[in-house]
Amino acid sequence: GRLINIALVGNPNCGKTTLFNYASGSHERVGNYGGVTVDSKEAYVKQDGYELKIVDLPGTYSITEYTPEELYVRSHIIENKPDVVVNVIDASNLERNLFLTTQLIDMNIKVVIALNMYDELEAKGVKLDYQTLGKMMGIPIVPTVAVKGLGITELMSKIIDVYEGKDSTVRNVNINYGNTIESSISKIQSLIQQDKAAANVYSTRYVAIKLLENDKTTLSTLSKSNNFNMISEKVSVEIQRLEKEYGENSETIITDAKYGFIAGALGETMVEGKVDKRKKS
Ligand code: GDP
Ligand code: MG
Ligand code: K
Repeated sequence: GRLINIALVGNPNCGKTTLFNYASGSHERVGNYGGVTVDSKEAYVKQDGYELKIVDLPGTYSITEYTPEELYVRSHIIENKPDVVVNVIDASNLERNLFLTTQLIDMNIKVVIALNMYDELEAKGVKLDYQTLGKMMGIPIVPTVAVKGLGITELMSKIIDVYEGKDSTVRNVNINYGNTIESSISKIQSLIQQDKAAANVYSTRYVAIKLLENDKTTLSTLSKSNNFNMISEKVSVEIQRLEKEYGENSETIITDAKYGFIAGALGETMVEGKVDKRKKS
């Protein structure tokens, strides 16, 4: 059948491997990728005339550049360009798990969320309007209980729908970072719009956001650009402007804005159960 390349990403302990093992049955193949200390597993699954190649990537809380796992996940997404990324999230820990999701939203790639540990969410009495949450993020959400194999077939069908462009929830969402940051994003974006190195890394908006976070990995992807000096100078100027206005480092400012987006989305879609008092950490 036709091949769909799928990558599983998510926080450590969200049930990614359990889901992978269930989906792949005994066809799982363990492989070490050369030159990296972190490994990933891949398996092939047949469904609806497709062959789904699923790669279980290392668990990460973020896709920045601070650990080998983060860099591995990031380069897999950027270089292998999976057709669909499955973001497995622990439903019992939504706020933290959705942080990674906001980075995938910035990347403007095809994503499906496996809302795993849905049993734990129900046990806590939490009410979540996950369809509306998905619409707010432009990402379809499928509840799963990987330990019991629940929702996996639905997840695979959803992946195929998204791959075929048939899912109406899918849309390009721009997280609104507020006027100050948005104006910095626009300025950087217009500088890199014509740049081939930047155009290679998904959306220029994503590249602009990463540059404003002072992400060295992203800056180095532009090192061959004719405009490199101009770009890196502009980035410094914008970072300084943001840090002066907010009194914090630019990465923190953008992280806070992402958590603001998550809080807003959950505020509209989630009602905590009686058993579990809202915890702030
Ligand atoms: P990974 O680190 O994301 O690969 O997570 P694992 O697959 O190793 O799972 C972490 C733990 O969560 C294991 O003890 C699993 O049995 C458990 N687990 C996985 N999926 C579910 C689920 O849907 N519900 C519940 N209650 N536990 C789950
Ligand atoms: Mg695992
Ligand atoms: K848990």
